[in-house]
Amino acid sequence: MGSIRALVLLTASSLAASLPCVTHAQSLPVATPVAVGVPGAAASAYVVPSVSVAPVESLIRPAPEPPTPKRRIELHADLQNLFLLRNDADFDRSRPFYNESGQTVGAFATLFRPSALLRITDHLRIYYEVELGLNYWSKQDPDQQSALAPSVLVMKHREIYAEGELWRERFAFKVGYQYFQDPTALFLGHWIGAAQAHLNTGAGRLGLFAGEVPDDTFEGVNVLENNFVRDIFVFGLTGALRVNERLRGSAALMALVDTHVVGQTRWLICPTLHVELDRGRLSGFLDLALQAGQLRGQAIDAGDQTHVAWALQAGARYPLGRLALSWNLLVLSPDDAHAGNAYNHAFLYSSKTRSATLMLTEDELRNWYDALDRRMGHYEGGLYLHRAGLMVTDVKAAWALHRYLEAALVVGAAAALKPANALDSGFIGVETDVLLTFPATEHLSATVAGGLLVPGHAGGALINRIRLDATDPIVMVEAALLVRY
Ligand SMILES: [Ca+2]
Ligand SMILES: [Ca+2]
Ligand SMILES: [Ca+2]
Repeated sequence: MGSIRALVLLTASSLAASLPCVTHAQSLPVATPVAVGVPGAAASAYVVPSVSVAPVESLIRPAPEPPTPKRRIELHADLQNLFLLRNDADFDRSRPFYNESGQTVGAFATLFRPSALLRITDHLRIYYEVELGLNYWSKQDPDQQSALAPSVLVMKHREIYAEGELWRERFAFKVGYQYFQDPTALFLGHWIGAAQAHLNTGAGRLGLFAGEVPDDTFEGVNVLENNFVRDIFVFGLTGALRVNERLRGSAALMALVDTHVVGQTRWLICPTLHVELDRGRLSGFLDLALQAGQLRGQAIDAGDQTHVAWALQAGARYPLGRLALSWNLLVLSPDDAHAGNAYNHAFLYSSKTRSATLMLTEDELRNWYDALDRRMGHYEGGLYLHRAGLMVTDVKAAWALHRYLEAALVVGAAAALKPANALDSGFIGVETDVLLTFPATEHLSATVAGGLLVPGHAGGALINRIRLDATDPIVMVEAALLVRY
């Protein structure tokens, strides 16, 4: 019996000694040091899962290496199951001639988003995040064998980057596929390949970045068939400053050079500014972005358009005991009344806004890629352009009613700022949402939401597919079950 115990102990300790770098992994089935006996005492044994080893003082057991905090793996994952049902995709109940699927929109979907942070040293890390989803239960087939079938599960490798600090953390870098946004996120809020470098000073930091926005006119699969002629480049300078405890801000001077459409090169520079201010309980922010450049070959005579546009976003938060109040405003500049003249004044927009609305802007429970602030615009090369302009404002009141129940009410309204570009109407619609969240633990929560979007004539003109003057409301119910590791 004693020899079997010694053999198990030897196998376990040698396995543990060969894998010192993963002793902090939370979910890998490898040896984990377990303190035994008096807390803080030196007595400890390595335990291999499914093999229990008695704590025996033995000469054959080498002293375990102390875990090194410099080498560890952090694993996280979100698993979200979703349900969505809307009575229509637009504000018009007109039946098309070929009405094979009816008007409703709905899905059961599963989303799995694991991520791994590999801490190689205190100042060097690798990050990887993958998203399996949105996978629709009615479409994606986990038993599909053909890799090219339309029913294979959707997988997005969201982020793959290396980052680190050098020279006593004065210099920092981040290179690879990453979620990259400008200080306001109104112009750039994209998953792209990019390289960033920063110099950290006492009160803030100063940086450079360059990246490429992928487009669907890539040249080929082989590097011999790839070059920079039809690419979308973004690059610029960034800076962040913390004035004091209450006031901080960040700014950037960004440039876009987009040659992905032959004969329609577009370039612009975009200075952006983000300011945050705290005053007691009240906190607020202000975002400003300007764009100036040229859209070549886009005028009606194939001439060039001068692009001058702006965007503004502002918001405030006010917590009041169990109640949290917030307000947001988004404004995107409209074009003039002439689509093909020498000027374009419509802002090139990322579709990433802080508005709490679920249908007018991106759904906070899950991006379904169909928010009205995308579908009302014209999409080109990763950015949305609203010739009618866009103003969205919303208020949200969230109550923590109980340890296991939070309720929230969102009311938002949207308008077109240039009615001439929305069939002479300015009112897009009013959205009202009620959300109930049941946070069972920090790892498990369920949310149900109901929403009503009552449109105006501008909403019908910009969204409808058959009768542009129809203004039938959209009703929505949605549910999400989130398990977080
Ligand atoms: Ca319809
Ligand atoms: Ca124009
Ligand atoms: Ca939203």
